Amino acid sequence: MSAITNHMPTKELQALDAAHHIHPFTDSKELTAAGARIITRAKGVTITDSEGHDILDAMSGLWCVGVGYGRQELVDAAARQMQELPFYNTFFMTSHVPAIALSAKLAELAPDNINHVFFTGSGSEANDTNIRLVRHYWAAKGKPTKTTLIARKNGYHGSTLGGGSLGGMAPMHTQGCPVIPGIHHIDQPHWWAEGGDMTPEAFGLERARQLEAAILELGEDNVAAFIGEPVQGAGGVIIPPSTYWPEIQRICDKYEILLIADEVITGFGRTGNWFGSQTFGIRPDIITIAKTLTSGYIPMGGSLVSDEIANTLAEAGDFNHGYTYSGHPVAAAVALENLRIIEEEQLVERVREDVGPYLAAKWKTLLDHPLVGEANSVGLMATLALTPDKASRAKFKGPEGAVGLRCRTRCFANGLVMRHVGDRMIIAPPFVITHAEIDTLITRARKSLDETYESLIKDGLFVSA
Ligand code: PXG
Repeated sequence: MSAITNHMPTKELQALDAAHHIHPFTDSKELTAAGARIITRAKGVTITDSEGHDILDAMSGLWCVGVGYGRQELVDAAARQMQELPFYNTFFMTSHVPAIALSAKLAELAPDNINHVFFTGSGSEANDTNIRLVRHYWAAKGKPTKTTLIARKNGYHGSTLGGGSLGGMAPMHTQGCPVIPGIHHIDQPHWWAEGGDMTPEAFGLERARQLEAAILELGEDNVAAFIGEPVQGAGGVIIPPSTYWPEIQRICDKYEILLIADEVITGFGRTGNWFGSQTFGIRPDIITIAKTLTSGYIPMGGSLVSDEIANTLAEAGDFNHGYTYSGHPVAAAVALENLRIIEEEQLVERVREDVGPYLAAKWKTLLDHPLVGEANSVGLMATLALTPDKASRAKFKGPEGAVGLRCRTRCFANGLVMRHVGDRMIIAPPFVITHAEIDTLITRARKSLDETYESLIKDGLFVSA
């Protein structure tokens, strides 16, 4: 079998791509001018482009390829399921074996109070589901006014109208996604950027208490839920101060507000536990899942739901909600096989006890670099804050993100996928990454930081705003 992507020279592929393919979160003019980098195959933690360059993928695709590329077991699971039953739905009193087996498996892996799942095709869909689910739940409990969801600025919950509204990304809200009614945003626990002179601990408490203030302002009887990522991913791997989540939990408990942990990135081992909620000591009522659920080999998402919510919904009759691909048999079969691999190869323990601590130690060595003001990680999620002045945590003069983009470009040239969010650099490598590959990652990251620094000095841009 030949690979479909290898039929044409790169330039022709790039021209066709720019002519016909509208890319997510991409400037089309830039794409037309520069041409996309076309990835043709991958193995382990390494992707290969159409020019034959090997690149260490420290982003696991898009935070999802936990078990690494090229896992034949997942291919076989999909093929077997396609032969046996490629599709059937889970609506109107029908079910099938893969969805049943995966539901039971997820109930086993999830925290004790969570034993139910509603399947979707993606994380965005799952968060849309959550909005309807929590409102339906409170109505069923006889509290129909509890409809508002509280979320955070610079949170990311997807790109649908619901997910984009829950997210706190202003550049999304201004493009056809005005925040839908019944969603309220509070500030994020981003100490490096917004903590001023406060200690991280005091700042974490202050930001958590914005939730209490918002509940009091909106009225406890009007608030359905709070949603947050245990660690903000797309927002720049923002690891909250230790005081933050316990205080959020206390406030949710006190005012009877459902807690939704959006674990699309942090779920299934990324932080060194099955769920980021466990790493941060949170007891959510709902957990959003996607990405590493299938290691990205096939799309699937879902909402894990507490017994209390599921039992209440069960009393209320039909939930008039669902997607054609809810519980898709092929996706469910791949998810089951992926979870089997994570368990059998003890990848969660590997992240917690082996490669996570190894990465953390190596990552911290980058702090001596003149560009790096913060080097932080949890499990296999890590972030660097680039700054012209470490002591004052200053921003660069000029447009935010320009330095991060320079660094990202150098990383790509040096054979490393490291993403930038503004002027933060972030990674989230596959769980199967080895110590030797982490060493390579760090060497390439340092070389890219050096080249970025030299270019800033040369252009007179190593200057505070
Ligand atoms: N919640 C969280 C926490 C996410 O990270 C979604 C929901 C939406 O999932 P879907 O499957 O609908 O994409 C996400 C997705 C980035 C980036 O640039 C992050 C995501 C998606 C695309 C890009 O970091 N996260």
